[in-house]
Amino acid sequence: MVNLTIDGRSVNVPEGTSIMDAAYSAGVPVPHLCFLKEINEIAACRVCIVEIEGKDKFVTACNNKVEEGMVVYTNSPKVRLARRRTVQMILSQHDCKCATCVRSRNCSLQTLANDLNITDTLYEERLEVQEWDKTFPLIRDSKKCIKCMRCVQVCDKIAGLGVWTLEGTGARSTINVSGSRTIAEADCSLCGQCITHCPVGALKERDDTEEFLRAIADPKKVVVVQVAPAVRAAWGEGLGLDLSEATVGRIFDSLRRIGADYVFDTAFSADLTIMEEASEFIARFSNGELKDKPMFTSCCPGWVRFLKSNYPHLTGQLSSAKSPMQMFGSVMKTHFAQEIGVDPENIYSVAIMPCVAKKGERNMEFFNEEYAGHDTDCVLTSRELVRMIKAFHILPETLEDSEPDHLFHDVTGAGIIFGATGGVMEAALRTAYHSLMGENCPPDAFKVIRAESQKTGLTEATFNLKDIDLRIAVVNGLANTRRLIDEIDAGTKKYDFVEVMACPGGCVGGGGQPIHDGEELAFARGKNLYFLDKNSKIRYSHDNPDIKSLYENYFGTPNSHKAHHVLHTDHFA
Ligand code: HC1
Ligand code: SF4
Repeated sequence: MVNLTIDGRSVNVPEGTSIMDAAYSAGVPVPHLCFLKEINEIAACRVCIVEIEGKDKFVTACNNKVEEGMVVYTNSPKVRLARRRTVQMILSQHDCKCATCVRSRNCSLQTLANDLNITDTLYEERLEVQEWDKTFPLIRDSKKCIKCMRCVQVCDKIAGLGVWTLEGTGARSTINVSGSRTIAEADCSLCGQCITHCPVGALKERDDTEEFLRAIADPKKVVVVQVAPAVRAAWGEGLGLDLSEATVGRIFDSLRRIGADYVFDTAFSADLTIMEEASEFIARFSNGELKDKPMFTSCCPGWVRFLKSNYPHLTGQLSSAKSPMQMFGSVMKTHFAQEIGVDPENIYSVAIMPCVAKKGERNMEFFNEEYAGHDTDCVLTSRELVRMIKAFHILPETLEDSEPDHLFHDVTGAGIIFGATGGVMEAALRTAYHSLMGENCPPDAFKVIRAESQKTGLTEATFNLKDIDLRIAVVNGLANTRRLIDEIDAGTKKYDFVEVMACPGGCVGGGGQPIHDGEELAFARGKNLYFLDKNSKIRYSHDNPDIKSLYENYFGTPNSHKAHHVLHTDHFA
């Protein structure tokens, strides 16, 4: 152990501890901008400088270790002056139009400048202007970039992709898409992790709220909105609601007040996905198709984009089931349109998602005899939902619990846990068990695959069902996924069924969720979904009464000709 003094407090920490962590353990947070634990510890911003007694130069707290007897000052007059100069220098290269910035009031640079009482800029402004394709779902504003390197490191270490790179040197250094490509040419999975880890407003999703509001204002359009499982676990963070207040029922109320004609829960179509995917899995497993390579889940478009660009030869291993979002859209434009007597052309299908990649998935076009075009017309992130609620001056405390509409009212706990890593697999296994054994398993029979923390991001298990050993794996985070797929591809790991989610912790940690300066909240949000599952009246997708009626009245059986036509894709489009 090492003994030292930080701002007059005695501290005792293990050898090798950083000054930043030692200070934190003593209740002394050191201001910082670029630091992200175990991801970006390179002191690029130099905001975390501290003074050490007996040394002439400041040291950065994030990447320097404690030493025995050290006397550290994190906020001495000299430190404060130097830190102010550093931040003023950063501000001189940053577009400080906070009033028009999407991250205003949730920006680490703004908070820091306010805390340091910076009311003017000392240096001449020098903003970098870089062209950007504003139609792409991920938007970069070079004028706001502070070169902290977080996006570069997050894309490399969490997403395993390396879309971003540092170019140039000294004052001319800049972040750009790597390999002199445009963002559309790069293999961006659209997981959005660079957005949720950006400390300022340099990265954001394309805002589609105006498009949605135009449809609301159009009297011809019937606007149907679905809300993804993971949104309920995080939207309240953006409005100051606690978990008991931030119910999905209150999201439905807010959407109705904004003008939606019908509101639904994507957990319903998650149950529908399970019906299709579990029966597809049993069929592919039984006919020997999965002897060498597993079937992969296909509901995460970040993962699907990653697989298609990095391992195109494995595309055929994906489940052919569309994602719950797309299934809901296609059911809206077929069965639902017929039932309410509206031309599918006039159904405007909207999805509130925790995800940026869903904005890309929405572009998939389908040409059926029933309708042509998109299953989903507009995707809004949890953050866009929160912004709309604020824009409509809805007081969060006045929201009331409200039920989803019929015909797709009922949901199950199995559908709700889709939003957490392992949830799709667990829901599928509950239904596969029922198909193979003819009875329900205990609802928590497969809970060993739930993840409590990031650790390796991989969970493996073998379950014996009717004398068959089912080898499954669940992975989250694309860098972890790359390691796993390399092994599957090389034949050194064998599974029958693999769930992949691009974002750490699954959709609850999605790139469209409220931002907390890189703080990892995905696993706490996931626990909330498991709590909702435990307290659900129905916990098996195949027991959902509205799912049963949908098959009785429209699709017949899972994987029927009609179901295939409306609910599946070959992923090669
Ligand atoms: Fe997800 Fe899914 S779980 S992909 O993360 O399968 O976005 O929440 O809606 O489609 O259900 C996202 C979440 C979501 C789909 C479902
Ligand atoms: Fe989107 Fe969920 Fe996939 Fe993340 S894990 S890219 S939020 S679907």
